[in-house]
Amino acid sequence: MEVDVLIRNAAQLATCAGCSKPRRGKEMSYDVFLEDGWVAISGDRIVGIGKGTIPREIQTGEDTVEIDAGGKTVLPGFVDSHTHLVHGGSREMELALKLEGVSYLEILSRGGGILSTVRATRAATEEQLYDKAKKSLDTMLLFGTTTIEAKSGYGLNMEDELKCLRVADKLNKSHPVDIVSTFMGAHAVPEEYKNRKEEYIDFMIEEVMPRVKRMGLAEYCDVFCEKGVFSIDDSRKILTRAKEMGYHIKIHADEIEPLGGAELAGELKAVSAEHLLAASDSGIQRMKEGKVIAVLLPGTSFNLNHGKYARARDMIEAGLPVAIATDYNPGSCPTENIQLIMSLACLKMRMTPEEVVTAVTINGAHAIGRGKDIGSLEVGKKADVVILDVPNVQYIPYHFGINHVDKVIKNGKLVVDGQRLVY
Ligand code: IZC
Ligand code: ZN
Repeated sequence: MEVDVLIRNAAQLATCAGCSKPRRGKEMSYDVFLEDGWVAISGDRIVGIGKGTIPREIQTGEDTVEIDAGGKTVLPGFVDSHTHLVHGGSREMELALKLEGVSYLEILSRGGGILSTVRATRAATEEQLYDKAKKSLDTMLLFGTTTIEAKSGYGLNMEDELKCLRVADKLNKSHPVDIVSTFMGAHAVPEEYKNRKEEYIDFMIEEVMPRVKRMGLAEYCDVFCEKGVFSIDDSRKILTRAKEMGYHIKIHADEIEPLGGAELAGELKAVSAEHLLAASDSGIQRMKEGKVIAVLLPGTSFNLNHGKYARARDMIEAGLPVAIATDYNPGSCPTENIQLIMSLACLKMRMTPEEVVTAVTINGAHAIGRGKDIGSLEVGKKADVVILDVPNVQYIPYHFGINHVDKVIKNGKLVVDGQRLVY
């Protein structure tokens, strides 16, 4: 068979293969590292993978793109399973407040934080939001991310939530990076509903969520379950109704205060619970029983600067599957750089480089319902591949803060070459 792309000679090839479910506990550090690895691609699919001599049936022709990955490491494209991609404006003015000791929730309660991004997002046109989000997606792709989840939640009314979801939908169709959309109308109570939270929740449940679902604009529904934002009971109500409407569910759980969001995720059998800095032992246990994936976001801890990180080791030792993601957003984590997050996961949460690779590939894919199609290098899976200019997997988090990507192949096409976009 004449293939379209042949990558050969990889110093190390991390397949992350061999597990149809999210990897949990010890399975997270199990990985298949092939030396002298090769990957063959036809169309948008992987058609062969191995080490050493390439079998005769894999043939190259004039049109085959041949890539010598000598001295480099080849991995599945990174899956960033938690982002707030589409938003207007930025919040650099909050940095000074933070340095003065004003907390994230205090800034929000003063009408800043998420609410300031809501004002900027409402004021932006669809085209402006598209251009800004596209720029971020390009950055993500340059850092090796080939699929992301993107949450709405800066419109907080019918018109502006739909506007943001349409931007994500258009980008999913026009940009190489694939986007899985999450509806997050319960991100904050907007100013016009101040002191009328129940009415806002009912409006979301009765009008916005059914319409978004009918329009096919989101697969998941998420809630910011946090002190002063949405309570456990609010979250249970919204997510229960979301499930009835056919959404898969996620929850921002125990990010700042230990409210019991992890326990709720277990009770509702959410696909994932995210953040979990303040998750309790019983929450971890309930998540395990409910087969919930822990999506941890160490960049947010780093940027909130309070020194608290999720207990990744306890979660892995308890047998939970862990994914890690950027949480890219304009407030608590303004970075698209998944490789920096990998370093923070190692250094601050004591995850091993092997666990971290699992967390940004196959477990990230499962956290957004794409585990069968992406997240590992296996025959039949989508040809989303990154080639990093590093000698082995351990080197990625070790040499931190820079971009190790040399090439990215997305849907079988070379889209980043020599750290430049070529799509
Ligand atoms: O804009 O602050 N935590 N939502 C929940 C965020 C952080 C994003 C933001
Ligand atoms: Zn978030």
